[in-house]
Amino acid sequence: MTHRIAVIPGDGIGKEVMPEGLRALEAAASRFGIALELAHFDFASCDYYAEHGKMLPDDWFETLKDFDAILYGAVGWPATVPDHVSLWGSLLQFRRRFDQYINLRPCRLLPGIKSPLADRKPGDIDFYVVRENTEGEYSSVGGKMFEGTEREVVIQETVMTRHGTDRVLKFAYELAASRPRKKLTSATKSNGIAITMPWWDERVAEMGKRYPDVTVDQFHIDILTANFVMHPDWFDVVVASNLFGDILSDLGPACTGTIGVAPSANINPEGTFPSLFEPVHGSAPDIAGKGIANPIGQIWSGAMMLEHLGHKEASDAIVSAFEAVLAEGDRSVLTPDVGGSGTTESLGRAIAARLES
Ligand code: GGG
Repeated sequence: MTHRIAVIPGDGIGKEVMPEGLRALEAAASRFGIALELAHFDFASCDYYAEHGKMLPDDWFETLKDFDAILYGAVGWPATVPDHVSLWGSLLQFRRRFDQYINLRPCRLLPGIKSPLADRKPGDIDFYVVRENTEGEYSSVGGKMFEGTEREVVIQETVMTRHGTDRVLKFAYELAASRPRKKLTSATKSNGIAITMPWWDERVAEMGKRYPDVTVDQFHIDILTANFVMHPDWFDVVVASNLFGDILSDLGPACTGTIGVAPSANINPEGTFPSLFEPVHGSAPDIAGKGIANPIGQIWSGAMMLEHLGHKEASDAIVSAFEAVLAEGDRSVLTPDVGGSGTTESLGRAIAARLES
């Protein structure tokens, strides 16, 4: 069986880490006899916008809907396209139209990487953020009145539905139930945001009746962020709304030393539409073009894609390969964010070589 993969590098360092993501993917595919057919697309990028005045072609949905998965890089080039235009014109369209309602973001302290938190070692930080991915604070419902005048009014609503909330909570409970610690943490702000968030808490309690083995903690987001930094070892599976999940899944990897290694999966669990795999990091205009971005977030996202496609062994081999290269700690190979003087390509090549050996 051949898996058809749509490859979309996007913007900035997305274009630099994608070749290394593909190098590792192809090395794993060849080692495990997996047939991949890659189709490359230049849309969902600000370069495409510069040429066409939009982020996506009109037929993007038809073009992508029958792929088995999408491997994406990063979006955003604020010097030419405002960030909300590029994000809403691309990634957020994919998540919503392909009903990728789970955003799964592992957060793990990897060997050889120094956490900025004192005395943390691999194993101490190992949790998942499960982010609601199609509604909530990202619903884009609202508008402006009297724009540009003294009477200007701006309104934006958070939309939470029982259908949308229960399905992400179910996924999070099931993930927690499958892990040894069986622990779920829910992030809200129920004292201040007094309608949607207490309601989310009620849905957590209701869903919990189906999972008596799972221990549940509920935290306000403010103290939760403090505890991510002070006690990252407390967490196993953390479930949150779209915005809170986005923030937590940058903070978590930052506690593991670099956001450059963090992967994510935007999943349509029913398989009706392709799921999308992308590093958590964005296009990083500050380092784009320098060839020094860490490719592990992209490579690990490719590993998550292989697991999603049913190739757990190949996925594990990719993770073992980058863990081995990091543990070896050759500074000439590693990128600067993890203490090296190497490049995106030197780190990518070292990981692919491990997979080939
Ligand atoms: N590779 C992920 C990416 O480009 N992220 C840019 C970003 O700002 N994403 C916001 C989001 O994930 O909602």
